[in-house]
Amino acid sequence: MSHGAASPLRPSVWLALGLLTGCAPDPVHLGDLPEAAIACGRDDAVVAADICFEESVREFAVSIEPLHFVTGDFSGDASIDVMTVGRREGAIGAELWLGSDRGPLGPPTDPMVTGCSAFPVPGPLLASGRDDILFATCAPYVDVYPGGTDGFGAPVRIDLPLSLRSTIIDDIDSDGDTDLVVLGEDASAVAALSVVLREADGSLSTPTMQSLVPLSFDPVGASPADFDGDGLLDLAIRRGSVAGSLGFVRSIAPGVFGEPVRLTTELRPWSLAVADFDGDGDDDIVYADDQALVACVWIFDDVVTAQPVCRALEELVPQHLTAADLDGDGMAEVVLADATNPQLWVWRPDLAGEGDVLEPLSVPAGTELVELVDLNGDAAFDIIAGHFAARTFSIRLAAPPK
Ligand SMILES: [Ca+2]
Ligand SMILES: [Ca+2]
Ligand SMILES: [Ca+2]
Ligand SMILES: [Ca+2]
Repeated sequence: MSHGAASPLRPSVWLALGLLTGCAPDPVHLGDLPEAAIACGRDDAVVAADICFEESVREFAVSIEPLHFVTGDFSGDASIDVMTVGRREGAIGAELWLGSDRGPLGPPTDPMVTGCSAFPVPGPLLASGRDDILFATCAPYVDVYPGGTDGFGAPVRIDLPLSLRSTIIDDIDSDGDTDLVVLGEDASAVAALSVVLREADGSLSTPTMQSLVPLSFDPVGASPADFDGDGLLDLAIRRGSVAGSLGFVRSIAPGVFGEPVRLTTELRPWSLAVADFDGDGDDDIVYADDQALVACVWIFDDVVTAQPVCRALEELVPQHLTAADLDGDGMAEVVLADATNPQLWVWRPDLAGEGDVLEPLSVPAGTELVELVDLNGDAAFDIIAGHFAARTFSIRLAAPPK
């Protein structure tokens, strides 16, 4: 993904915004640092677990009561936009911060999207070349608002054969087209999966329905990953508020899942991410318990390893975590967020006996949600952190891997 390629288009975007709002967006949020890439060893770099970040953090005030944020290229200019989602006057509302080559840019606009849940899912479901935003409703359908250069279009409704718990937009059958997977429940409140595949002619297939029994816990969350390296996306499933409620289902054919498997753990998988931690090309699972204050990595091989690698987090209360290969060595690192502490923590799990690293990185306030995404197109994962109690979010750019 090259964001730099969009630079020649940006003046026209500014012009379009100026026509709509009567003035160009205020660029004050971009900071006054030099345009040169952040580099380790520079005076204005900070380091956590050998990853170098820009010293300055840009913080953005949110006018709604924020509960969530998502990132994606909703406007189609190849820069990553940020959407905060939360409560506005008793309903679910959002604010959209258009992206630039230095991250999100204020002032935000109201993208006029809403749903029953404050946790929409971004992704290119409607095959327009832009990211769309999918909101769950309180009925057995989802509303997908198409991304566009002039804001979101009218929602496209997709009927589903189940009540929704969690939705995924990803290429589940590895044919190059983005599909929809829904974890929900049937009329008997039994957990079930439904898959809607995008066909070669651009149409969406009739939703499938398959029960998730037999399973000894009741999952509400699903995360896509390829645990067995066959190119078909499998799912990590969990119920974060209940101890031991962690498992996975493998894809056994395009759009078809096998029987769910429970992973043996005493912990509650309050937060979870998937990434490749041992560099074998297959995705693995990291999860953290916000009460036991323990984080674990579960390595997938041809068969799942018998036990995860865990570490105590001491004073860190893991409200949320995410993972990506920050230093480009093929093995993912973890970033953990604490809602009560203005610090993130970068964790390099010790899988090879070389020593475990967990080092802090300051942020403006306690963090409820953290995401790693390349905001300025330099192939380095930058950090975006939601400080929902403080009604802000912040970004910190990272240096490209050496
Ligand atoms: Ca597909
Ligand atoms: Ca797979
Ligand atoms: Ca792996
Ligand atoms: Ca790495």
